[in-house]
Amino acid sequence: MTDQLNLSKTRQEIDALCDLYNQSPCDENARPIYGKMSAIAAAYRAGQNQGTFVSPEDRYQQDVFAGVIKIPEVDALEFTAEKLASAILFHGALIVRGLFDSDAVDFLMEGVRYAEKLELYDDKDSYAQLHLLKLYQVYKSSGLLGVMNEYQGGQAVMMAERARINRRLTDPSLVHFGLPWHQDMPFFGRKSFAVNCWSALTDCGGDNIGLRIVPRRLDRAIGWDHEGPAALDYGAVSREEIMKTVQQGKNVIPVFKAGDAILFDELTLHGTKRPKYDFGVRYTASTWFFHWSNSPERSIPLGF
Ligand SMILES: O=C(O)CCC(=O)C(=O)O
Ligand SMILES: [Fe+2]
Repeated sequence: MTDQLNLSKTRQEIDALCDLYNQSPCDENARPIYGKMSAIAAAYRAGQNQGTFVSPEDRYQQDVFAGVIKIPEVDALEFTAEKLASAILFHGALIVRGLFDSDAVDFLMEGVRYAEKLELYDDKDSYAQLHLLKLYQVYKSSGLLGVMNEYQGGQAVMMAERARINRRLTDPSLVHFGLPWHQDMPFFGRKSFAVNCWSALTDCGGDNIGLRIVPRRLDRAIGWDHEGPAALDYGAVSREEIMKTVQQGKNVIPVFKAGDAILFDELTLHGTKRPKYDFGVRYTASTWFFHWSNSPERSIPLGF
């Protein structure tokens, strides 16, 4: 048995190091924090504080939103794991209004502007990892991390590769805009009750670029009968079958204010909505959370 990690001390150290990182957000100050977050995830995998995974499906059987036809919504103050479970398991998603307050949105956008000035983003306008530590802090202070732990029924982890801030610009020259209809399960390789917290950092939906989503519980990955994880090219699944489900499911395009979030799992069908007019810019944050025992192979789980 390896030495036990002092989990509460490590969590305190992470928060102290985040204060330092906020004063000087450079790689040198970020690296030790990632090291500690990885160590927390590794400690659980090594058997420390283990508990078996009991799926949300087995723990939450009541639909507190029975009768709601589209996507259930709550205000941030009413956001609980029980509501999240009802909404995801029976309706495909939950909208949380005002999950992040304006200070939190400014805190994230400040980092975005800084990165833009230094041209740090990559060619796909995805700020992968660059803002992960800012996201962690906003997720913690908003109460999201506590809800994630409770929904998962044990310690949750963030998948480092899928914790990011995205910028999307409309571009009339693009035939394919944004991401087509998809479920994320094929990329993770199996059903894992992962939750994506997708949040708007600028107003979106309506006339601006949006997120379209089928408000329905799906219990399998449509058109995906392969073994193991899919490449992230969004092309491997049967478009025909997906379109059939989209049409049956009466998809919706919610309107979001900056700070609103939508949470859904890897079986929910969703994609980017091209706006009616080809103008606009949309900033969003999105992060996938897993129970520590369910994070995909070959991914980097970060504990907290
Ligand atoms: O932001 C979008 O338009 C799509 C995002 C998405 O597919 C995801 O976060 O899993
Ligand atoms: Fe997705």
